[in-house]
Amino acid sequence: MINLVLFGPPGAGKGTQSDMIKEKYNLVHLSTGDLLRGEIKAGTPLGIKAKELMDQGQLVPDEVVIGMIDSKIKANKEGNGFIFDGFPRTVAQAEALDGLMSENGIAISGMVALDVDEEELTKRILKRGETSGRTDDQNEDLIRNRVKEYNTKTAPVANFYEAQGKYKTIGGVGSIEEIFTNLCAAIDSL
Ligand code: B4P
Repeated sequence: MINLVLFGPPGAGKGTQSDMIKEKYNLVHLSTGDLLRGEIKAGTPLGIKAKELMDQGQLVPDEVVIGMIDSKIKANKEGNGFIFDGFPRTVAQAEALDGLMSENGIAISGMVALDVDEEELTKRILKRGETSGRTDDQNEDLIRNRVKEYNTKTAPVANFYEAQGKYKTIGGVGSIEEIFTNLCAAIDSL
């Protein structure tokens, strides 16, 4: 079983690489961004509240995303493992994830981070915004706010896994295939 946390700032390529990783290792892909966009599309009360925050480039409250992940772990714990994409995004979420995993008799194998500089991130997200229809992808100030949220609230999550000896980082700039090869090598050595 492999339980991978794929880490990196907004636009680092987490979603792109997760799609390829889940196929190769036959993992359940859990993206909190996708789950939240599903709630928005369905017009649920949770989705309406989350949209307000996401449209300002802010994180949604920890208890909301932790609650969404909890039931997915329970439902899929007998499989080959999970790829967590965009979660955990705060140290409180990382602590909660460790708790949820151990309640189900499983554990995080490791975190692999994609390293990409801010100018490249902004460029990629603005480009995606031309076609994605995502309101949070279309404004440069808002994208910079997302990166700021990442630097203050999310970056410390790397230290959480490093302290457990479960952290690796790889370059996230280059071709998608090249990054995928390096990512697989990092996963295989977890
Ligand atoms: P996410 O959906 O996680 O949004 P993201 O960080 O922009 O996605 P990602 O990083 O996966 O994009 P990708 O690199 O694949 O979150 C959206 C919002 O939801 C957050 O701002 C927050 O408000 C909320 N949220 C989600 N999870 C939360 C949590 N746990 N706690 C609190 N709030 C939460 O793609 C970027 C672009 O780059 C794509 O267009 C792709 O084609 C391109 N690309 C990928 N690899 C490339 C490469 N090698 N070269 C060039 N371009 C590349």
